[in-house]
Amino acid sequence: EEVEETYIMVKPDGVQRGLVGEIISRFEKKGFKLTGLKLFQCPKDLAEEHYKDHKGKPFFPKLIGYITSGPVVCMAWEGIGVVASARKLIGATNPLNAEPGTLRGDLAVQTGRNIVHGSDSPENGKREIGKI
Ligand code: YYY
Ligand code: MG
Repeated sequence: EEVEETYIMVKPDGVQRGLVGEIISRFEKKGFKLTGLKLFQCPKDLAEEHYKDHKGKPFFPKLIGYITSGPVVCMAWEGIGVVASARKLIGATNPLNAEPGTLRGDLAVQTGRNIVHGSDSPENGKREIGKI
């Protein structure tokens, strides 16, 4: 088990619905360390870079429209195994498939409004934090 960093982003719907505190609280209570925090209006080019692995997929234009639709809260979290653990705390991409007890399982319904992002690997964590 290694100390890692992951990029967690509360998406515009999470900010608008007032879920920032609850999302931060989940990671704090688990025992991870908040090492960076910023309220940010993501420009289109950065949103496209962030989601570059999904470029060309049918949902890509809507995804970019969604992420740039309002302010997001960008965070860096540090801890042992934080990348995979954060993905578990967040839950499945489609909130209807996300287990109760996860953020998406408890707080969201639609894939296109799934409230929070978490890096899928330590490399992508570094890459995504580095852009902000
Ligand atoms: O990492 P995660 O957010 O759980 O899912 P990804 O497969 O990386 O997709 C990124 C993002 O794209 C997802 O959170 C919502 C959106 N999306 C979508 O709108 N429709 C899909 N069929 C798949 C993903
Ligand atoms: Mg992903």
